[in-house]
Amino acid sequence: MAVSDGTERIRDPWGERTPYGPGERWPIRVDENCPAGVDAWFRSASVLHSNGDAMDIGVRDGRIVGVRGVATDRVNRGRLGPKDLYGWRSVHSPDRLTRPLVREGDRLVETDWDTAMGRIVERSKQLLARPGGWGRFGFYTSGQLFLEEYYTLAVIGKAGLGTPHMDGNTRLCTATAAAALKASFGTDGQPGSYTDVDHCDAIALWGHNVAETQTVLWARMLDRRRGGARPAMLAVDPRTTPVAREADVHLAPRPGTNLALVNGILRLIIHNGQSDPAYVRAHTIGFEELCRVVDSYTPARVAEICDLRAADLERAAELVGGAYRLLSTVLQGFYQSNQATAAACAVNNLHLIRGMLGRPGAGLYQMNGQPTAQNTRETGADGDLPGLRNWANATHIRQLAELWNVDGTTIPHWAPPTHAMQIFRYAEQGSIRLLWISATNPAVSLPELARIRRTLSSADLMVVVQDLYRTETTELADVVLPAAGWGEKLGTFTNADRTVHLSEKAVEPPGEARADLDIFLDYAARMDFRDRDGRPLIGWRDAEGAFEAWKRCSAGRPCDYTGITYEKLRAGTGIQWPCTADRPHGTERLYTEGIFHTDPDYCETYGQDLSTGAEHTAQEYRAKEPRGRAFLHAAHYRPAPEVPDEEYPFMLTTGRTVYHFHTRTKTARAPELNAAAPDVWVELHADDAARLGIGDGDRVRVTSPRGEMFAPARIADVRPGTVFVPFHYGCFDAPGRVAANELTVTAWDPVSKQPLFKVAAVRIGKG
Ligand SMILES: Nc1nc2c(c(=O)[nH]1)N[C@H]1C(S)=C(S)[C@@H](COP(=O)(O)OP(=O)(O)OC[C@H]3O[C@@H](n4cnc5c(=O)[nH]c(N)nc54)[C@H](O)[C@@H]3O)O[C@H]1N2
Ligand SMILES: Nc1nc2c(c(=O)[nH]1)N[C@H]1C(S)=C(S)[C@@H](COP(=O)(O)OP(=O)(O)OC[C@H]3O[C@@H](n4cnc5c(=O)[nH]c(N)nc54)[C@H](O)[C@@H]3O)O[C@H]1N2
Ligand SMILES: [Mo]
Repeated sequence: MAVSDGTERIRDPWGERTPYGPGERWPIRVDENCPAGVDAWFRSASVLHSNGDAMDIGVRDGRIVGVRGVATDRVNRGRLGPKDLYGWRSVHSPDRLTRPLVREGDRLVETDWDTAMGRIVERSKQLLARPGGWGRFGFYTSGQLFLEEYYTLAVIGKAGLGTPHMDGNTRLCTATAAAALKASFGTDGQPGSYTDVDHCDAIALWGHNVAETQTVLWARMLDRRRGGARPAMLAVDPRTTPVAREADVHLAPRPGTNLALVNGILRLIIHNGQSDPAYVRAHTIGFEELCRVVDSYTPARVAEICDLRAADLERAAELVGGAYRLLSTVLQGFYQSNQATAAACAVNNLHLIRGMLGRPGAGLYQMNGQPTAQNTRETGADGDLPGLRNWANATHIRQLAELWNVDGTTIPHWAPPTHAMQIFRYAEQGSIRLLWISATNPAVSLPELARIRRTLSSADLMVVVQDLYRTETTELADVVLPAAGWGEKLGTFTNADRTVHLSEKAVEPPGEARADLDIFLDYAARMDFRDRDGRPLIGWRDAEGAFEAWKRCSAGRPCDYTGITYEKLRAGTGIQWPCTADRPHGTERLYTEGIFHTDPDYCETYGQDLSTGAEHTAQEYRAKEPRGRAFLHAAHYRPAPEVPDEEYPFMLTTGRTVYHFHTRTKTARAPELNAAAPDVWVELHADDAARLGIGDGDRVRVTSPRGEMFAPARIADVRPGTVFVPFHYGCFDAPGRVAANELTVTAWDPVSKQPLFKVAAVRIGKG
């Protein structure tokens, strides 16, 4: 279905319904936005969310002129969302970076690649010449590069430099997904498949505004809701999002109280006799402790903590407790909120005690957000070890040392890898002296921006930024490297249901911009990293070579790619890992036999205390004798580190709108998307607005202990006492504009180390 005029999918982000019933195949609907004629199509997938919608890029005269969905692909069956239909226009924006820049005093000046790389290499060698020099390097990467790029970066960091200070912005995004999957099931990896939407009889969305953030997945859910035997729906969100409007039951808890809420639901399910004792006995550990912990979360107590009606909690428990095929998705309303990992694990508990895993319709998503976040985690570019290996397992370290032919002591594994918030702390304190930032814009997306700007501006710190455009972050850099982006380079990436897609190079990058892979390979060559036998550490020269090297690294691990080739990925649909010689078409669902990845020799972690984050030892873990059973982790609710008080009486929560992606470097350069949401706003409840004398559209001031911002008010269906601000709006297109993260707090979940973007105390008033 071609988008007929320029704004159709802006007005209706989900498009026409194609209803279907349980167990039927989701009908095909091909979305296209291709205003000009096309010479050639190139296969790819969306990079503006984690859904992995397959699409073709239309090219004419060497330029991208449109996109269309891929009808044969398992993920989207032809559909595309607004950001994908319009976002490609940003590729040929006239203000792309085309040459490297270096800092001369207070200015960034254009230069050539030799000069820019020369500066980085000179600093690197100086740092390495000193004892412990590896500790001076920090890498902060993304959930938006390709698998091949992350793997190359991971090898440079872990086997070339030997630094533990490497993380992705995935720490802000899906660190909790990874932590919760590891904690409950032994390793990362989503148990379910998107086809669970086709089979389920209930859908629970835990802090996930899927309608705005994965529009095609939402279209699939809506199509089931408009077909026969529609699945029931639960939404848990303090705002009345489109998801909440559609849902049969909407719980709008006080932000930061998710754990109490899910504990309350678990208690009701157990009391109502809706757990599956046979499954619990055969496949889990920890049920008695779980019962003990949740027992005090009576409906009345939960209603008090979360500020809900007890009857609504009971309806929610009936909905998820009575389902035969329950599909859950969890996202930022849990991950960026108080007690993130414990709350996400509580949803895992719900699926485990009800035996809702490993069969069609009984699916669980600890969702991803960014398009390639799964790959950051798999390849170890976020500090995890490549192949979902366990840093505390000596055998896993030995495997990597053999694979890379390096001394095992080079590979950092003596302590947990350094998480992003700590990397910035080291940079602030001056122990990190070279911080290399790729494909992320921390000067808008990290909490407490005044502190981030101060850190990045420090004279002792060399900041390298690799991006497509000038951003709030490049302006603080010492070296800026112009990168080739989506459509301009070849590589693979993996969506939230483990589906791997290939993204072809459709056009040449502008000017001297280079693929991130080539930049990392160039650095490795200039640094002359060698293996134990004096051969170059990195033996590949292109994307396919990197992919083949990665396949060897993934062999035998949960994310086994050994059965995938670029050629297979060109055949019409993505492929779900694990994909091996025995399973050449990939694997639709994990844990179909109820056997989990918790064996001590195989698991990715020996576990952590959910309340404090304290690491358990191998010995402690072995003593639990998991034998393939999953862990039921129970924890008590505790209030968020920052809660409203007299001075700051409101709770600020932040998030997204359907039209923009993150800090808008791409979507603000796509005219249709930019016009749909050109500037920031503040959502507040009508009662709060009336009390403060604020009318719709009035300018308001929002103040936290860390900063203040001004924006027009939008009277909205957010719960009383809570205000919501989209975090998309920095100052690159409007000097003086202040981003939401000026206000947010530097605090993180003790287990996943994910920052708490959803809970800060503020005061508001007319501005
Ligand atoms: N349009 C669009 N789509 C995107 C992106 C984008 O920027 N724009 N980004 C992609 C990425 S990287 C990600 S991570 C995902 C994020 O996707 P989502 O998680 O769906 O998006 P958010 O808006 O961050 O948060 C979801 C909801 O959490 C609610 N919330 C806030 N505090 C709480 C709380 O304490 N408890 C509960 N239960 N809910 C709370 C908010 O009201 C919000 O509606 O989206 C992906 N897709
Ligand atoms: N308050 C608040 N803050 C948040 C959140 C929230 O909900 N509330 N959400 C958090 C989450 S979930 C996320 S994922 C982060 C996102 O935060 P960021 O990662 O900072 O956001 P982006 O705007 O996506 O930045 C990506 C950058 O990479 C560039 N880029 C894109 N493709 C390529 C490429 O191929 N190569 C190179 N070299 N560069 C490329 C883009 O131009 C852009 O500048 O924000 C987090 N911050
Ligand atoms: Mo994210």
